[in-house]
Amino acid sequence: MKQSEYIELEDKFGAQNYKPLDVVIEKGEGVWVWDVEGNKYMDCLSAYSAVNQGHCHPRIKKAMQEQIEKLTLTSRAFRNDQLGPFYEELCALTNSHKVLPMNSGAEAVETAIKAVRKWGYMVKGIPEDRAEIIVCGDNFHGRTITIVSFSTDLGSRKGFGPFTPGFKIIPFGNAEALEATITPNTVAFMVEPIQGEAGVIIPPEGYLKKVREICNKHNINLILDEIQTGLGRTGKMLAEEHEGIEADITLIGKALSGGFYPVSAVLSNTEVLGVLKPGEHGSTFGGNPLACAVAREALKVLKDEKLIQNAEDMGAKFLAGLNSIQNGKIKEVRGRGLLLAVEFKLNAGGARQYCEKLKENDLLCKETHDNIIRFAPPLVINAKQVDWALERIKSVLSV
Ligand code: IF1
Repeated sequence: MKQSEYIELEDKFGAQNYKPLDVVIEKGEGVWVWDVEGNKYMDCLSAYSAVNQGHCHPRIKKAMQEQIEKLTLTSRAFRNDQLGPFYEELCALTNSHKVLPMNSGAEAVETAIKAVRKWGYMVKGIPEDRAEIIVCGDNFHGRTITIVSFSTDLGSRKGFGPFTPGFKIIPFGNAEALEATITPNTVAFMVEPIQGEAGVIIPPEGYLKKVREICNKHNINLILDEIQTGLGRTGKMLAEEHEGIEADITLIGKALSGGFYPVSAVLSNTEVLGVLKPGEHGSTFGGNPLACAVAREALKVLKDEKLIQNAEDMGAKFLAGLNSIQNGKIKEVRGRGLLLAVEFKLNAGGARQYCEKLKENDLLCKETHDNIIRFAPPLVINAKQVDWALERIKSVLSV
């Protein structure tokens, strides 16, 4: 079948809730993907940071194949032999005490919301149904009704009400606003260490440290959504390490499986997850043996292949390259590790045109918020490949 025929089929039978670049991918390996006509591209999106370990990593593939031969799903009605070791290894790598496994990122966010609300009633003594959670403007935490209830993005929420109450929104990067918004009923502050969807927005230095102190002072949970920033993407295992802090609750997903399978987790450093008792929360697939086996290997790959250090090194090189581009239409270049962005001025005519041109030059990336391009290649990228990418980006963006 031709590429255009695949596109026709998608458009005819599929809901149109996406506007993808018209490239139909059939194969991937490391930083490279191939379309159905045999064209090869460098993937500079990594499925929104889910394939940090590179496409179809052979070790994760093998772990998945081996587990499929044995056992895929038991449900949590029974125990399985992958779950305990997965918990132990994940806790060691992320310096956590407890894990609650789920599938998608949004489910991890929902789980954290349930846990901190319950904690508020059971431990903090907040009157029933009065718990408040503070979040930031321009956040992205997923797409369920509750999560879009506290989105400030019109496209994410318009038409989906009525919404879930109990959330207050403050500007990102402003610790004073956090302190001013806390009430006796506040149970948590949830924030992305770097706002991904908003366009790779890096908060002022010291922000997370201040936020940590404020949360301690007022006895509220700090929830860091590291679903996009975690697992090496920013040059640290968790982005919180850039400021030497620890969240009470950390949410991870995406790269936890290296892109093979939806696996997410809620990690906690305190006893907050202890408020969830049998029957109060769960998921058919959460913590299944296949997910655990895949995630265990995906974590080992990050460590064994020193991908986190590589993200820092290659990220610095990538950022320097982007910074050297001469184009009056560029407003700002920013990045941490291999989570990078180029923001264009509002009169530049949008970022999509550049993504289309980069695609013609064999590099895949995606615009966010009309005028920003995010670059987030797999963390297995090497120096030669960064040069390859920069050459194309420079030639396309220098006009
Ligand atoms: C889509 C964005 C990225 C996330 C953070 C939770 C979730 C996400 C920080 C939910 C998901 C997605 C979902 C994807 C696009 C992608 C995205 F552009 F929309 F914002 F990565 F930047 N917290 N991010 O980034 O995780 O339930 O999807 O597993 O198309 O919606 P999920």
